[in-house]
Amino acid sequence: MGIINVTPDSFSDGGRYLNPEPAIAHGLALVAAGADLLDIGGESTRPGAQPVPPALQLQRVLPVIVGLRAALPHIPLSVDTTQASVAEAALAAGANLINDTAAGLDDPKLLALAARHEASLVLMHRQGTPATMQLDPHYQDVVAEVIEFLHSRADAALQAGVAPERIILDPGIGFGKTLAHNLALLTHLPRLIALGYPVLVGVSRKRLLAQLCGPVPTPADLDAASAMLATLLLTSGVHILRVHNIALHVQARTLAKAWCPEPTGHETAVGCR
Ligand code: HH2
Repeated sequence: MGIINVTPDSFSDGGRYLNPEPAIAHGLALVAAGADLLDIGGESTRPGAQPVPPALQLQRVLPVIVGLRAALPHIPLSVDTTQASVAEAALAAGANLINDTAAGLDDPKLLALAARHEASLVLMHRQGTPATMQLDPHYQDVVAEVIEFLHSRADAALQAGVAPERIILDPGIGFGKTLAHNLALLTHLPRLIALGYPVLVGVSRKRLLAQLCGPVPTPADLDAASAMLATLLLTSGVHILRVHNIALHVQARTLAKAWCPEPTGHETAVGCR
């Protein structure tokens, strides 16, 4: 999943793709480099970020979704939003998937909307809100709590009418988590995968990489570390990686496939456990 941040303030590329023209060109380049799907967002979720009103999110993402849908009729497009009104307009403009970092808890209408439109739905775990989530993340047992939360949100989506094959779960790396929490979740991913839904993970350019590998001049200097970790995640059975640098991650996927060629049973699976 290639990332298109149509924002002025995303942590790694804020401002680069704020206008439709560079954002659409970036989407085309990501697909040319091998992206299977694109995630378009108009609201940064970096620690400390404030909510962006739905009208402004739409002003940012809609022209990009319309342009990419016209240019790439066969590539699934995802909208990164917690707001049903944004998701609804994005789906009408050609998006296929809702990436909800609040797992349906910010806007109670979102799950029913996904069901009505037969959209795929990413349900992500997050503790707190982006404004405060990194101040004091706290868990008794982070792995058990995140799995229990995602299990219950998947049940809520099913009850709202979302088909099971349209649900994707995400542990929300960096969303209200310390380095120790993130590492525990990443090393125990098979327990989340065992719930039976495809699992999406986003580690690309995130702070845990700099915490592990040492400081770098810019977030893009973490692309190699992102791809190396991606190889490990794919061999653990992760199905979708949300990434900035597609070319390096295509190499990571090739290595993971060669290392671990057995499919896991999901259509999107590329790794083994
Ligand atoms: N991470 C970010 C944003 N959206 N969605 C899912 N499902 N999983 C993630 O891990 C995830 C996400 C943060 O990355 P980025 O979009 O590059 O930054 P920003 O939120 O500052 O725009």
